[in-house]
Amino acid sequence: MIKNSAIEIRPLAGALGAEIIGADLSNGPDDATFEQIFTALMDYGVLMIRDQDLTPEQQKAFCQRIGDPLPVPFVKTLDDHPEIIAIIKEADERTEMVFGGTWHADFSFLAAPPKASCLYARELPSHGGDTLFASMTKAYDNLSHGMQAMLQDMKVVHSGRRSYGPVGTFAKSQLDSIGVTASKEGDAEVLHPVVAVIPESGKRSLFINDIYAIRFENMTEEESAPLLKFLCEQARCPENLCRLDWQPGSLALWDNRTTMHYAVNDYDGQRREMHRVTIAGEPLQGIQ
Ligand SMILES: O=C(O)CCC(=O)C(=O)O
Ligand SMILES: [Fe+2]
Repeated sequence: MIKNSAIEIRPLAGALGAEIIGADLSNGPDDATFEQIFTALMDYGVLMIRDQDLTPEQQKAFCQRIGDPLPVPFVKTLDDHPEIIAIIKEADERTEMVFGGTWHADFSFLAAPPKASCLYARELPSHGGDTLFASMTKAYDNLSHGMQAMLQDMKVVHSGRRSYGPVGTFAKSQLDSIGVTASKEGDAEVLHPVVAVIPESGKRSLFINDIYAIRFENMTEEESAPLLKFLCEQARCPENLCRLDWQPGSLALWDNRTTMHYAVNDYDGQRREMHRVTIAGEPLQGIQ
């Protein structure tokens, strides 16, 4: 029998990521176990919790311990569960892109970006279909003091328009098995601090990503592009990454404010289905 009182935390890489062994989330972990998991989430940025057997209700109940599940915009949800999206690639789909196949933090274009996301494996290819993560706190720490000082008062515009706007990727090529509706609401813009301070840990995180961070405040896209590119590229250097390999029963939980991630599209011919619960967050604060 799986005991919650003795979970094991195994770091996965130098920059971020840990595996959690021996947790049973099906009845809701006890408070001490939940505290251990939440502390590990803040410390490691992303957790791969192994060997779970969860209904959608149980996945949501676990997520509710962290925060309210968010009914996400643009993406179709499960009929009975408006807080769960099914991320599916069918065996006969040959798409150039998959959902999540560009470096991003989930829905970072919302005024209150999600605090965390929880992705549960329902059906997996025999191999491939891993998910990559980058640490945005380490990405900030690795910058020079001069660059950190320059960024600390800057703000960045995030928008879903390259994906969900009327001329975004999803307007041009639907991922049929997921159900994404692009619309003019996708063009909305919000401002976030470039360097966010995480309330639970005090850590500083570079809050940009390749797809939703569009430009710096009071600057054009053209002016912003070289610096955004530099920052994103250095954030996803190999030393700053971890790679999650999925096994039956695996459930990933990530801090969406301190990481970005990328779904690897290398399993054509095999079906993959994941269930995601997105956990609501607060507007981000910068360095005061
Ligand atoms: O399918 C994956 O591995 C990740 C997809 C994604 O970006 C997400 O679930 O937020
Ligand atoms: Fe994602």
